[in-house]
Amino acid sequence: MKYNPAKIERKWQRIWEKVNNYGAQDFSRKPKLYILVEFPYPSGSGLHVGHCRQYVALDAVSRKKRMEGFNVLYPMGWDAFGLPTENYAIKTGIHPRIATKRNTTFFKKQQKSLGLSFDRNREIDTTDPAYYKWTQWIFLQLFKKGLAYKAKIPINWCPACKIGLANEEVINGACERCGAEVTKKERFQWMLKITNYAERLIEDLGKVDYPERVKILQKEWIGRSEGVEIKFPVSGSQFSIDVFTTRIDTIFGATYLVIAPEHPIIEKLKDKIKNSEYVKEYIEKAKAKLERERIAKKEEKTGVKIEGVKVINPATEKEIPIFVAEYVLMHYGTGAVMAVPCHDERDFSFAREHNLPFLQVIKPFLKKEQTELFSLDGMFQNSYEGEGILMNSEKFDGLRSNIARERIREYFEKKGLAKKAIHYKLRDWVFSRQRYWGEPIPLIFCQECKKLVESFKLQVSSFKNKERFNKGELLNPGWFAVLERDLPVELPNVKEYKPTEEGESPLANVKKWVNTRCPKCGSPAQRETDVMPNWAGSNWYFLRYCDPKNDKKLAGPRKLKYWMPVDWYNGGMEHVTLHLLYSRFIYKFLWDIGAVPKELGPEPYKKRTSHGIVLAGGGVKMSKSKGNVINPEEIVKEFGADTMRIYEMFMGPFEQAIAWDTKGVKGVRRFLEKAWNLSFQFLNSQDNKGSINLKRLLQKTIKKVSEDIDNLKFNTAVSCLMEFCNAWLQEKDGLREKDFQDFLKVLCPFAPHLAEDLWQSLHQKNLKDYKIQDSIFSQKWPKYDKNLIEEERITLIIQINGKVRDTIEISRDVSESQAKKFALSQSKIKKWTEGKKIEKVIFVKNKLINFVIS
Ligand code: ANZ
Ligand code: ZN
Repeated sequence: MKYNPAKIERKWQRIWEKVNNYGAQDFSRKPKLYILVEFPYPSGSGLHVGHCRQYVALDAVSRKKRMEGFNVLYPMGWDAFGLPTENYAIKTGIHPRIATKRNTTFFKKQQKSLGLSFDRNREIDTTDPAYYKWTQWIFLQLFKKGLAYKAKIPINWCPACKIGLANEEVINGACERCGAEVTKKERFQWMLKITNYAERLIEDLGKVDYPERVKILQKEWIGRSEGVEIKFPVSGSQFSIDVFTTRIDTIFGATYLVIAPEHPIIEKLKDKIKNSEYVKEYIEKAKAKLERERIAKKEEKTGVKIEGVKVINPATEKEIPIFVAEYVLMHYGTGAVMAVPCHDERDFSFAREHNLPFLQVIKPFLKKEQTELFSLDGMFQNSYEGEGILMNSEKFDGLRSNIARERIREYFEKKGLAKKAIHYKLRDWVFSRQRYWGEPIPLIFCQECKKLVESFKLQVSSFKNKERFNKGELLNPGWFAVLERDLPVELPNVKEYKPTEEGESPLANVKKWVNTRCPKCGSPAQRETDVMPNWAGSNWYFLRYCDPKNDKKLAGPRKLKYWMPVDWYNGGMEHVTLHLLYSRFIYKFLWDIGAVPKELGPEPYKKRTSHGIVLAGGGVKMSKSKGNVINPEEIVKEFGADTMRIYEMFMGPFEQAIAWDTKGVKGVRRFLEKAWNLSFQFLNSQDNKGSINLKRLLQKTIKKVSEDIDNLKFNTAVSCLMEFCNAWLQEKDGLREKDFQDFLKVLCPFAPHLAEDLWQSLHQKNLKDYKIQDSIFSQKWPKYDKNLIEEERITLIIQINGKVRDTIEISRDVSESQAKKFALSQSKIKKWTEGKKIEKVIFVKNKLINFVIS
């Protein structure tokens, strides 16, 4: 029998599907294990070998865990709303729904060809109204709790295409599709208050098992910063400017102030500003720039001085100048910075550029650093950002900088000028897109009720209508939640997928859909036409897998309690700051409002891992334009799914990026042929005596594969299986049946088709009445025999009359007579025993031998 994967693989895929081999059982008595891989966006180009790497790896884990007795949930679905499909629709006129259907069918076929053990009964699709009903429901809850608000914010705008662009569509400042320079445009957008959860999102990282680098990335993204807000009074006015600083200890060295171009004080002071034309010009230019450009690390820092107005440094009580500079961002801290050129690198280069005074206020602890700060002629060469002893700071001189931070803060707190403050880099989440292929935002605008809300806000007590408004309605006068019984708000069909001339969603043209009735008063009202971003559906999909067909709730509490939290979540490193953070936020919110049972705790994922990306040969990125994309289907066709699977596991450490190598694929195929041929030799021969050495090696293999799968070390597990087959080839006596079975069991997570086929050949079951119990995957995961793997060689202690005289290396389990002969032949021992009579021998197997001599 020749190894023919094409024949056996399709056969088994069909049989497994028929008997539903991988359906997870709700409420089974077995311990549950929820294993999750990020569900894909079904793009037109099909599955990527990079997708396969993680699917296969976690598939091997799932298969092994089922054999260990776990009730494993390993689901799959489609994150199908998104831009490429919409752009494809703009180009071709083909409805995104049709393109999506086609793409998911294609993806599924490709996944199935790999023999993945997904539970297909739980498949979800984010574009299915039965699914996005709940995505909309979650949005409504956020709105009702006051966590969604509409605000005017600048978005990326392509003046040529006349559409708003997502950040990922802006390539080096240009529009991805047409190449025109992208500008900023202010628009009203729905925002989600993720910043309310900033603290908990950091705090609860202590409760989960994520790689350290993932935790660090999330913390940096949230960017918690503790410091002080302090007032700098504007000379000769009643105004003052608040600055946020993490280094209040350096305040005596603050020789000027810098404010963001958007800072509101500029408008308030406009009558006093002498060079307002010039300042205005600078501000307009800065505002048009992308934030990335504004904060780019460049030597030269642009900015202009505001003439005619000064502020007073509250520490020195001296007047200092004010600058406007683009590198200061309005949305961080207070949008104003006290600049300390000696102790902050950015302030240092800015002060150089604009000839501003330097005053050192921190003396470094080390001489070396002190000398680096100054040149011989007293000019400052560098800034010093570290800790040290205060100087030039009046009564605070001589204090250590960390203590000075407390003292100076307290001093200004007493004067009512300062307070502790915590700021986050994290910003509220822009949650609307002026697009078509997304979940409609389920809100309605009513002009009539807007007036009511406004008067209600003014005179709560005298309001006649006792009906209360929720927080969202008070926060966003005129906007009302669609009634929950009217969900889902289905996406209507349109003729034109392009946004309108004014950059509104294409939905704005569907007047019949837009015009509706107010859910409060019934008068004519309009629907929101923005849709949600593509993150919306993936925020909570892991909950839906627990109960995918529920039409009363996003998922029922009993099933959530049984399956959640996700025990192991694998996904790309590129998703750890966006998707991973967003979904943790939404989960926490759902937990807070009780949509997720309280017993479950505040974190959705117990453990997170990431796979390295798969590169093309030569270590470059795979891309269509370079023509170096490896198509998984072709590999499966040419070499077989099991080869493809094992190659992806064997190519390198799972967490590292690795280049595709077709030679390696061929090597894996040869390994499987070897395993197949050895197995048939076994099946065809009548008496398999079984070699003890091979049996020992098998025990080691079982141990190694078991541990490696749990620790994501798939490559070394595979190489161990390869070594085993090489040894098997050399051993005439081969394996006993039980050991052959164990071999197939440790191979089957990686090569499921081959192993199942051999298993059936061994048991000669009729395929017609194949049942789940007949499958190798219903067998128990093998246990290794510990006694057989302990080291083959041991150290034997030799004693003469109870005193240690020597030690020797011998094989394990040698008999007393052998040990005696060997020990007595050692020269060190001969010295003691020659010519003496041995009266007694005490032998402790594998430990010691003691000769009693007279
Ligand atoms: C004075 C000072 C002296 C500062 C010194 C640093 C060192 P992190 O840690 O990242 O939060 N800053 C405050 N608001 C800013 C804004 N909107 N745009 C740009 N920079 C801003 O950084 C906090 C520090 O960044 C603050 O502390 C402030 O500069 C600056 F020797 O104040 B510091
Ligand atoms: Zn109304």
